[in-house]
Amino acid sequence: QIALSEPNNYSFPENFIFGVATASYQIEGGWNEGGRTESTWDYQLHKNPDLIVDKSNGDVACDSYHKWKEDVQLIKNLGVNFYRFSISWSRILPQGFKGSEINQEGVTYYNDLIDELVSKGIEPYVTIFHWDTPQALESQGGWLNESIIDDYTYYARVLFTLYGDRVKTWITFNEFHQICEEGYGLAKKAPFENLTGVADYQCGHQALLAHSRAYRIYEQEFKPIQGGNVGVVIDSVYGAPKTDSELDKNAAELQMQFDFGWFFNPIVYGNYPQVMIDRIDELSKREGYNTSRLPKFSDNEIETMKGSFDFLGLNHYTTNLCTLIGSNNFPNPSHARDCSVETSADPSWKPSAASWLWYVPWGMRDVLVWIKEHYNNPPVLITENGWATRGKRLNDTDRIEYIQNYLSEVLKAIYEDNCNVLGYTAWSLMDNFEWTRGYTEKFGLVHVDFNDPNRTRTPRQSYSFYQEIVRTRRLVNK
Ligand code: PNW
Repeated sequence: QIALSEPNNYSFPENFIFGVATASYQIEGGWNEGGRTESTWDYQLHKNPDLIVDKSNGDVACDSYHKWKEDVQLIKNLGVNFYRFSISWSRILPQGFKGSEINQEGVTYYNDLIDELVSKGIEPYVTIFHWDTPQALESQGGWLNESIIDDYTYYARVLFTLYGDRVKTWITFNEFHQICEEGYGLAKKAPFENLTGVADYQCGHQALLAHSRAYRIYEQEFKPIQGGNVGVVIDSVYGAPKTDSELDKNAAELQMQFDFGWFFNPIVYGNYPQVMIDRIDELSKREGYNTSRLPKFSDNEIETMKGSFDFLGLNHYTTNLCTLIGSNNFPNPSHARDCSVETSADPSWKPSAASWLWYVPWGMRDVLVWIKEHYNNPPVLITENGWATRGKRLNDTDRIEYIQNYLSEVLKAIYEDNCNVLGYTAWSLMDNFEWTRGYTEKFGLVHVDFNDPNRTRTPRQSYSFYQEIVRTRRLVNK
């Protein structure tokens, strides 16, 4: 018996679309097959298995490199409109860099997948980069080296050329925040660097420039012929004030600007949020740097960046409460100190199997409204949303309740707040390699048996539940 938090009789708008998502390193395996070379994730985990709680890696993962037809059948049976997956850069360009040779076996793998999707009436939504930088580029500094901008735009152009006749929805990057803050600031994602307050901002700068140039290449050279759209995915933990006080409201706003505005402000308005520029300038001076730790965009770059999106892809899972605390509570320098907000979870919130993920359905509506108000109601596609469980648990009523009530908040945002929401994507189609949590945390509508060489897939109850929502286009109170 799954109850709606409040009665909600809206049905999804006629053009609202539904999908499911995955990412290459998390599902494919086949790490050294078909001419693929190591990505930063392969390299790091082969070198040091201790980085992952269960010492696992993505060498085999869900074996989608071989089982992609079965995956497409599961997506077909689910009845969704689109499948959001990512392409492994080092499968297409084993040497990574600009001008390097295209690997035909890699090209064929995605051609087959895309053709199978299209033949079954499922639209391919392609994420160009979901964290698996070719190690050949990472070894030269990865996102800290500005030459990666040219490497990335070459790679993006190769994909537009190869697949753009069938792929009409492109996503340049998945979650700058995770790539840069976790990857180069806090050593929680590959390449596991910890230079927060410096390297995170440099990474963000190259990645934003790479995004905007790829957007313009598509707009100028491909869109007139292929007619597709290019968006970008940004993740947001919604920052809510801890209490009603003005101070806490300021803290929540600051948190949103430092985590979400850091990336979306440049893409909409051309530059970093003014509050970030000012605070980082000021702190850098106090810390004795002779220039700001936050890099600056040139006038040309600002023009290229401004408005470089056709839709915002929003990954939203959870909410944090925000309150201001003194900058001396944080390491010097650090992104956290630049923001100086303490975040926490309300003790009453239901925790998931993931330490960072609490059940807070109203945060979905609030984050959509916050985005509407700050960026002039842009088109938003929810590109990820999901719940973490442990073990096989086919009877995943907590995941069902999560999806039901988060979607209920999406409907309120659409009908009561006039937010421009295009569609919803469940993370994930199936259990997969959950980064440093290995195979211990499950996000799948479909269970995958990682002890079985065949990687047998078994749909959970949430799979049938989501199937029913997609079919009826409304929430059902079971
Ligand atoms: C996403 N947060 O990242 C990634 O895009 C997926 O690859 C990943 O499997 C999924 O989340 C589940 O972890 C995020 O703290 C991780 O809110 C954490 C947050 C946001 C996004």
